[in-house]
Amino acid sequence: MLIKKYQSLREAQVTDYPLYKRRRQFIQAGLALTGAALLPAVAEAKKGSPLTGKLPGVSRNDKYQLEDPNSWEEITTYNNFYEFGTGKHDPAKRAHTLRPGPWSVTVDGEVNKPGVYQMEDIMKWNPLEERIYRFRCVEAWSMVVPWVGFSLAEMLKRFEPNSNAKYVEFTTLHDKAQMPGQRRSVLDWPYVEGLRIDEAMHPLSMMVVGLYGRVLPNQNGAPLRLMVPWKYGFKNIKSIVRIRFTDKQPRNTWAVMAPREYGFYANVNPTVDHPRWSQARERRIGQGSLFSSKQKTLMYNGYGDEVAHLYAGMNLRKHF
Ligand SMILES: Nc1nc2c(c(=O)[nH]1)N[C@H]1C(S)=C(S)[C@@H](COP(=O)(O)O)O[C@H]1N2
Ligand SMILES: [Mo]
Repeated sequence: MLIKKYQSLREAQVTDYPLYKRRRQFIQAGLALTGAALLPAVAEAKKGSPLTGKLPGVSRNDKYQLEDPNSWEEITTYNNFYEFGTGKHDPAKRAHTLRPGPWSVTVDGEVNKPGVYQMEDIMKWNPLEERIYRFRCVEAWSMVVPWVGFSLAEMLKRFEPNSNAKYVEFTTLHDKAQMPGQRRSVLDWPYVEGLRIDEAMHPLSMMVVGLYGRVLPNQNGAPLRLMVPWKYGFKNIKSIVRIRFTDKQPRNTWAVMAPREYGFYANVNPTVDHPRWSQARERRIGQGSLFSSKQKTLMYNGYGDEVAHLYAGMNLRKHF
C-alpha cells in the first residue's frame, strides 16, 4: 500500500512535474539543475557536470521509507542556503550561478589517504540509494525528503582515518563569483560544519547527491551535501569541497556566529528550547497555514532508537 502510493506520487513528481515545470523555469532562468536538467537546451550546465538528469541505478533503501514526502517544488523552492541570500526563496532563484561540475573534494588531516578526489570518481565508489528522511530545521519547520546518495561511513572509510581522527569537518565552496551571497558578511565564510567521528560513521549519516531520483539541484547543495537526519537542518552542510579529519571539535559556522543559540551537537530535542523560541513543535511545510497544524517534534527527530546510544551519559542541555 505504502509502496504503491509512493510510486504513483513519485511518477507524478519525478517525471511529469519537472517536465511540466520546465518551460516556466526556463523563462525564469531560475532553478539551475532541477527540471532543467532534462533539457538538451541546458547544454552549458551539462557541459559543466557529468551528473545531470536522472541518476542511474538508484535502489530504494527499504529501511527508510516514509509516507507523503514533500513535493519536488516544496523541497527545491523553500531553502536555506545563505551563499545565495537569506530569504527562503533566494536559493531557487539565484543558485544557477553555482557550477556543480567539474567538482573535487579535498581530503586532509588525520588520514592515511589524503588527496583531491574527483566527484566523478566518488560517484563510482558506492551504489546510490534512496532514503526518505524526516528533516527538521532549527526554525521549527520540517519536511520529508526522498534523498539519493550513499552512506557517509562508506565514503570516509576509503580515506582511512587514523586513531587521532576524533571529528570530521566539512567545508562549503568559497567563491564569491559562484556564490554571490558571500559578498556580504552575514556569516563567516566559508560555511563549516562538523561531526564527531562516531556520528559520521553512523549508518544513518548520508552523503546526498540527488533528490527524487534526480541530480541534486544547486539550491539543495549540489553536487554533494551532508544529511544527518537526527540533527537540526544547519548541520547538513551543502556543496562540500573539503573533508578534514581532526582531533579537535570543529568550529561550526553557526555555533561561532551565535554560540548561545546554536551548538555543535544540534540534535533535534523538543525539551531544549532555542533561546528565542520553543522547539517543542514544528510546522510541516506544505501542510496547513503558518499558524495551523503544528505537530510535536520528536526527540532526535524520530531516530532515537538508532542514535540515542551515541549520547548516553551526556548532558544534552550543555551539549545542545
Ligand atoms: N553551505 C550551506 N549549507 C547549509 C546552509 C547554508 O546556508 N549554507 N543552511 C543550512 C540550513 S539552516 C538548513 S535548514 C539546510 C536547508 O537544506 P535545504 O535547503 O535542502 O532544505 O541546509 C543547511 N546547509
Ligand atoms: Mo535550518
